[in-house]
Amino acid sequence: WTERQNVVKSVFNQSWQAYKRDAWGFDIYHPVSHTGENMGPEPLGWIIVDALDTLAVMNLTEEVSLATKWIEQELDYNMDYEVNLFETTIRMLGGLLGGYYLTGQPSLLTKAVDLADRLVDGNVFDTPSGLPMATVNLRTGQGRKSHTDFGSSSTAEVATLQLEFRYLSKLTGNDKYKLAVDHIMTVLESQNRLNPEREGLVPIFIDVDKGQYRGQNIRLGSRGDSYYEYLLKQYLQTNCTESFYKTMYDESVRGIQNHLLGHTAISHNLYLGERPHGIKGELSNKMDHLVCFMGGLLALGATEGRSLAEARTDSNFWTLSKEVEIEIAEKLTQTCVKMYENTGSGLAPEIAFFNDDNDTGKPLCGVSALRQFDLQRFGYDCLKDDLYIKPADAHNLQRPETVESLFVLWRITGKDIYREWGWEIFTRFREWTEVKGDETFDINGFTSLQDVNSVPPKQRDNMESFWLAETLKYFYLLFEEDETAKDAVDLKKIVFNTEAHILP
Ligand code: DMJ
Repeated sequence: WTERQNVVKSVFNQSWQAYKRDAWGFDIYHPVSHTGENMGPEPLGWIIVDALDTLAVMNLTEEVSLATKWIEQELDYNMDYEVNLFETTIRMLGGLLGGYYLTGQPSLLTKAVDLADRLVDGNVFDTPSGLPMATVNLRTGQGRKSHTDFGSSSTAEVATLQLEFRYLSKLTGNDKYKLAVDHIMTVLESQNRLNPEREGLVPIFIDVDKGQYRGQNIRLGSRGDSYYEYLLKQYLQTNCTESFYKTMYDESVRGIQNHLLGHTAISHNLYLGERPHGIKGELSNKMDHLVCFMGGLLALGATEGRSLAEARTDSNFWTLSKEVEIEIAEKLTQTCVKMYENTGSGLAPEIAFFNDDNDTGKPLCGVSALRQFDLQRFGYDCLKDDLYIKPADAHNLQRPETVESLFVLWRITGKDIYREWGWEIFTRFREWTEVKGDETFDINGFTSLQDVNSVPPKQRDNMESFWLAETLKYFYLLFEEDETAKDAVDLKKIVFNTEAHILP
């Protein structure tokens, strides 16, 4: 495992060195064309800040110094530019705080405070409900509601600021950050009480004027995902003392069990679908790769970061429902691994659709009595597989969610299979996402893919910052053997924010 971990480190280092050579300081990196761009008039640190605590975890000390120096000398958030409050919080504020937590470098905290003040001191929270608008101008503090979605904010976006702002209040002694985000949770909790039939599941949009959910669409993929994640993690962050959040989390787990799970037709794999028309509407068989964080979260929620063996022996703590949560966590993660195994490249698509054993009405290929001719005549095709991928969803953005769950499940269950699966997936990333072929460059970057089913998959020209912040960090931690290093990221002592930044 140590050898494998070294390979992960070398892939990280390669990605980082290629970025340094081609696009140092830029927010967006195009590894195929060897260019960079900024999102606004000046750099936001999108890649450097997001990568900082991974550099620290991998003990790349010279690179940590270089990145920190860039943050101190080049990064100036005083710019007339509107940023997304959620993305800036999870990636930039989270990155600075994770970097500060691991290195103790005071300038990172100073920069975090400067950024957070720009986010909260203006009027982004000045809505009738106190729920924040979607974007904020870094110089003027002017907030703005989303120009789409009828001005609503995404549920995940308003409910995924809390770990970062609460930690900052703890560090600075200034309550203003915590108060702003705690208020959001109070509003959301009262919405749950008004709608008990949803059992803790929530629509993906919220009207920031009324403080009420908008529409009926319920999903744990985009716009919904980290709402559920931060319910549990806020509870873990303060050493399991605030039951308010755990109660909300537990209710949502019941909702997931009762309303969102399905089984596939052939292998009876468990998948987690969507309710686009509300809790009483039909279960859709769509599952975003983003949902794959859920296996890890359920396991973390069941043991609260302890190993399964330890948690099970605590009779005051362990219950049958926790056992069920572990079972669901393991099965969902296996389904996510299948999303990789079922493609030509061995890498998962952005979205998969699962053939549910209840609703396909189609015969299985090869076992059907109907001949191919009849199948076509009756508008049937037969079921070859448990999942299918629509062409528009076949890309791969180097996302972390499955490896995140593999890491958490490895830590909690101690089963080697999670590391084996992780190694297989990592090998595929290495094989297909490295930018090869131009002899002028001695170091190749890594990039996103257009279609995971074509072999070799066509490459896109973009490296997502979470490749460095999350995906490679979780691979690296999955293969960790050294006990002291493991202890530094003990799930009983730290929480990963939703961008994998490490906070106590
Ligand atoms: C990351 O920015 C975060 O994990 C976020 O919560 C969801 N999506 C991406 C990675 O896929």
